[in-house]
Amino acid sequence: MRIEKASIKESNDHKLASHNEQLSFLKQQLQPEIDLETIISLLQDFQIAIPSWALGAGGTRFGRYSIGGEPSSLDEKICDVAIINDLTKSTASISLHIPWDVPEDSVAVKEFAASLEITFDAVNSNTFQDQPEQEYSYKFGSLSHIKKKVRNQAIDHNIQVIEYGKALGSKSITVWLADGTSFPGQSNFRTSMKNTQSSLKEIYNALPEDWKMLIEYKPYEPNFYSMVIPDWGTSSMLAEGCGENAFTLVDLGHHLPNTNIEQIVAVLILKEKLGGFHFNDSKYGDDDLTTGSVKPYQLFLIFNELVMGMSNDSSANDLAWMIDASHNIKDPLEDLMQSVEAIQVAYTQALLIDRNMLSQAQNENDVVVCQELLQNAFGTDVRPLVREARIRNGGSIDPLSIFREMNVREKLIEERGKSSRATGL
Ligand SMILES: [Mn+2]
Repeated sequence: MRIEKASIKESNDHKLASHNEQLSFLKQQLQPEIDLETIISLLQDFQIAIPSWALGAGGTRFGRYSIGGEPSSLDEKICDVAIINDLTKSTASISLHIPWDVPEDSVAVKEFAASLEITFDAVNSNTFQDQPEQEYSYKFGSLSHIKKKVRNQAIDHNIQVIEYGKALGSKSITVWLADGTSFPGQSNFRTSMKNTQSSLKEIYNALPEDWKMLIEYKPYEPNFYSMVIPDWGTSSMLAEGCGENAFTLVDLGHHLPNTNIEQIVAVLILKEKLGGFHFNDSKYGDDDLTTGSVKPYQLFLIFNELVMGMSNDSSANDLAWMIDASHNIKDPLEDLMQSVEAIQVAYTQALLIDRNMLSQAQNENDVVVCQELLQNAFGTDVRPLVREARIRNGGSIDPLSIFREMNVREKLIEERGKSSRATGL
C-alpha cells in the first residue's frame, strides 16, 4: 500500500494553521542572523537509509513477538520503506542485508523500487551465521579464521554481496564481523588481526572504483572475551591498510558505556576516515533502541561534530546515514519514523549553533559561554523547522498521527496476514 498524496494533503490542511503559528513563534525566538531558509533546505536534502532488517519485529535471545503484517519478501520490505518515505520524505533508500534479502532478479527489484522512488544504499554482508548451503562454518570466525579455506569462503561471500549491490545501484558495502573469542587463549590476537587485514584487502580489491567499504566495529557480543574489530581505532587502522575508499562506520550502540562518541566522530572526520553511521540508542549495551529515546543530548553533540565536519571540505560531506535499530515492543514503522524525527531534530539543533561565537569562546577559554551556546541550541524546540522541511518536500506534518489515522498497520495485516514474518535472524 501507499500513502496517497491527497490523503497527506488533506491531513496537513487540518494542521497547517497550527504549524504556521508554531513556526512563526520559533522564528521570533531565534537570532535574526540565523539563516532559516538554508537550514530548511539542508533538512529537505537530508536522507536516511532504512535497513531491510528493521522492518519486522526484532527479537531478543529470549523470544520474539510478532506484530502482524510484517514484510515477508524483499518487495514488501521496499513497500514498507516507501510508506515511511511517503510520510517523512526523508527515507528514499533501503540498505539490504545479504543473504536475508537476496535480490533474485535484480533488474526487476531495481525497477520495482524505482517505481516507489526508492534506491539502494549500502549492502551488508553476513558472516555471523551459517547458511544452509555453505561448506564451512563461521563458528570460529570468518575473515579472521585460522583456516584459509574458511576465510576464502567469507571473502567470496563479500564479493558476491558487492555484485548484488552493483546490480542494484548501491555504492558501498558495510562489513561487520562477529569474529572474536569468548575465552582467553582461544586464538592468537596477532594472527587474527593479520588474517582480518588481508581478507579485507582482498574484498577491497574487488570494490568498484566509485564504491566505499565501510568497516563497522563492536567491543563485545556475540563474542565476549575479544572481538577482532573492537573499536574505532582498529577499524580505521584496517581501513587505512585497505586504501582510500575504505572507511570506519560508527554504530552508536557499539561502544562501552560512557564512551565519548562525539570525540571519536571528530577525530575520524579529521583523519578523513568517517564513512557512515548506524543510528540507534541504548542504555547499557547494543540495545538497538529508537534513536534519541535515551540519550538525545549525546545525539545532539554528535551532530554538533558532524555539522562542523560537513561545513569543511571533507569526506564528512558524503556519509552513509543509516538507522540500525530493532526491538520487539513497537510497530517497526512507527519506531523508524520516531528515529528519523530524532535524527532530524538533533541535526537542526546543531545547525543553530553559532560557529563563530563558539570558536571565539573556545579561543578565550570561556567555558561558560561554550556550554551556553550548545545548551541554548539543544534547548530549542526545532520541530516546527523539521515539519516545515517535510511539508515542502510533500510529506506529512505529523507522520505518526496519519499512520494511525489511516490504520496502516491494520491494512498491512489484512494484506499480508497476522503471522507473516520478516526474514532475518
Ligand atoms: Mn550496525
